[in-house]
Amino acid sequence: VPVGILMWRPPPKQWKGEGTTAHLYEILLGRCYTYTQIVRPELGHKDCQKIGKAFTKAFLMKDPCSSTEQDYQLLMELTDEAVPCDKTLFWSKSSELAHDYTRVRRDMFTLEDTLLGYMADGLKWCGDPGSSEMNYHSCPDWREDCSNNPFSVFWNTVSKRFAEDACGVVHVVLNGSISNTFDERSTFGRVEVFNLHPEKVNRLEAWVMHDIGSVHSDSCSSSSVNDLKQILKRRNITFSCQNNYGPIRLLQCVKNPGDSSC
Ligand code: N1C
Repeated sequence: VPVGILMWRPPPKQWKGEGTTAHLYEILLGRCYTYTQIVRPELGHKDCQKIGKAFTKAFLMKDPCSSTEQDYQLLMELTDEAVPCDKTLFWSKSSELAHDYTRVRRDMFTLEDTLLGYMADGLKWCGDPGSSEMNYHSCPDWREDCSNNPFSVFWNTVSKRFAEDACGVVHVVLNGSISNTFDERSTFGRVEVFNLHPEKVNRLEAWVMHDIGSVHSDSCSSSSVNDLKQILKRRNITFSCQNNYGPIRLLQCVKNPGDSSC
């Protein structure tokens, strides 16, 4: 038997984006155990082996430009987790600030403070239909290759669930130092806002934060924030807004102690 021919595989496709994070599986497993054993021991019953396998099964042996929500269904079921009412924190173009804040306010949750967001944060992954291996060389770029790639579909799917599960008063940190403070094309603007349930979300409060030392500034009265207000009004959700919410401003000042505004 010509073993060499049987073992031949076409080389993995060359995509424009960076490839799967090295040691992805081990990182996912390690983060799963850290989260369920140490960060939130009340989730100690979760089966990290099963979760790790469901994660990789969602994209291995599949075309990385035809990812679907369905691919992640089992993973979603295995990682369900309740966030208490009034404790959900969304963010858009303000990742660092929002996470700095929840690191101190341990009772509040961004998506990355829940199990699945914690596991996947900052990682890349994709497979190939002709191989059972991950593609460590390249993965589709959202712009240049395709939008239905494994990690974009993942973030859309988990962001949707995170918003559907939210209740009470919810918050969002927005970046007032860019022109589209509320961006209808962002995950927050496209997915989360439209998946809040008006029966259980009483109000969304936006915190529009300005970078210390930046000249450009958008505020609660800017037109993009007004677009958000109108969308929520149509959806029967009350909107409120604060510029430079004090407690987060203090965190910015910790990093810029010499600034006159501090
Ligand atoms: O598109 P964005 O912001 O508005 O997405 C942020 C919004 C948050 O409220 C989260 O709940 O959507 C959720 N979310 C993540 O938690 C997340 N972690 C990492 C969305 N995207 C997330 N990522 C990656 O950052 C992902 O690759 C996505 O494309 C970016 C979005 O960041 P953004 O534009 O600042």
